[in-house]
Amino acid sequence: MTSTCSEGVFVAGHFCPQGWESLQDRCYLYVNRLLTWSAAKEICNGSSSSLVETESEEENSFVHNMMRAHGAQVGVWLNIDDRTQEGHWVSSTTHQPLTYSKWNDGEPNNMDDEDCGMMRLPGNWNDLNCQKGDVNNAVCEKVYVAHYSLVMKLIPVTDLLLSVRRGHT
Ligand SMILES: [Ca+2]
Ligand SMILES: [Ca+2]
Ligand SMILES: [Ca+2]
Repeated sequence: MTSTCSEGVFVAGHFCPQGWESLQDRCYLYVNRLLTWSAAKEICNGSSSSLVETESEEENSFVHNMMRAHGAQVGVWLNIDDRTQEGHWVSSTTHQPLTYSKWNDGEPNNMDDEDCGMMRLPGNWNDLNCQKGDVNNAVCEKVYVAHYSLVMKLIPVTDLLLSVRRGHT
């Protein structure tokens, strides 16, 4: 009968929380509810994340694909606004000007004082009203936190002794 000894190995992984999808070092959650921009922002902030801000063509396509995969009937809110200065679009978190944008033709048009950005079903952007009337789904975004899993494995003691003799532990 072979004796066994357990050995633990820490495995680092870029894992997003359950239900979140990953792109590079980010995790994204699709919130399939009809929300105003302000309500969507609060929901994301409540799960230690922000409304999604698509900062590259790749990230914009990724979020657009999420919308399609979830069968979206409406667009998703983006973490961008021009509330402070009309026509001056910034990240709602950093207040820095956008370095990437994908406005639909003729947008942003500030119709009826629209100050919050969203992604339309075709994947390009529109400005809509932040608080009254206009509702969309949300995508929340956060930097993934590295999770470490302790993986235990059983190895025969004879193998362990051999590896100790060879100078490995
Ligand atoms: Ca982003
Ligand atoms: Ca505006
Ligand atoms: Ca508009």
